[in-house]
Amino acid sequence: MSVRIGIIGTGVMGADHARSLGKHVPGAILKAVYDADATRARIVAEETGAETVAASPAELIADQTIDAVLIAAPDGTHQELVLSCLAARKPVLCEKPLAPTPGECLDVIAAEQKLGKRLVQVGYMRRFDPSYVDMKAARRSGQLGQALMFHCFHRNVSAPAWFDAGMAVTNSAVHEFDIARWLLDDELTSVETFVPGTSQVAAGSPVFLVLSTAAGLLVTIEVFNNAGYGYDVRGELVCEKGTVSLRQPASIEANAALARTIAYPADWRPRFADAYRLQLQAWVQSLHAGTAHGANAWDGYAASAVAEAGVRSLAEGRQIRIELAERPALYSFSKSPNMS
Ligand code: ISE
Repeated sequence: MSVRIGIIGTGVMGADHARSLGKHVPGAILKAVYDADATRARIVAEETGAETVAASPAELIADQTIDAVLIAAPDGTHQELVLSCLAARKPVLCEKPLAPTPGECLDVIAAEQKLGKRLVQVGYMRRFDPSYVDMKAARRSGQLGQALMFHCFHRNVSAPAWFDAGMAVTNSAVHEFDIARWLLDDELTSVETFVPGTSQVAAGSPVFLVLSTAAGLLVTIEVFNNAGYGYDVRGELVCEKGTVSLRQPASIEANAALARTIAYPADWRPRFADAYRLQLQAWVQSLHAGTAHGANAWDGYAASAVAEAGVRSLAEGRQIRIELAERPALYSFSKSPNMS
């Protein structure tokens, strides 16, 4: 029996997930889609063979023929939609962030705790990226000694028109917050932001962040949303006895005009294609098995709490301590590779 999925939001990521479900994910069928732009929803439904274009998110969530929901609608709608899925007791994979503020994430945690069961997965897909998975395995092998620092670079070609200055932190660096917590098995406890060359942060300006973890490790992140040259995500883990770096997936390199070149993708979809596919496959497998996988609501909350502190640091120009609520037992640390 296939799991019947409904997708809310058929913009860039929702449409990508819809295509991927049909092509790469055995055991699932795309049953319905919804988008505030009905024409866009219809085009995706026609392309992917989804049977229904729902008239509203509420209709899609309530539909008895839909077993699980994938949310790829705008960030500000996530919390309400996830709460509706929980009220209907339907498993949900929600694109990052779980919600823009940590307070909203705590409401999701409270609702899930009432059910006593994890139904929410947050789409922090880098946890499924083979290069990060190998980096974590290298750290856990112990052969490099203790981890000391994790350096990250996150560059986009250009910031979208709807970006504001804080989104370098809340929309982009939030990926590094999640992956650093996951990679290091540790919580982030403080953040300080720096903006080179000016004290005025504009949308797309480079932002440099220095964070520390509960165990005293350092995490540095450069985010540059207007880097121009290509989509470029790098990471290096520095340990006592050596380092591990991410490698860009590339199927070819070209030789011409006295140069050897590897092309950069224009955005994150090609760079993280494997991660998105593996995340969807793992989600569908977990739906069949009735277990939970990937980033949970606590992880979503923690990343949003770090992001909120990062935005405060940008505004106040100083280091901000990150105070988390108490972690409920439902979200206890586990040692399996893609869970926190
Ligand atoms: C975007 O929303 C993403 O999630 C991408 O992975 C990230 O690179 C980009 O900066 C974000 O705007």
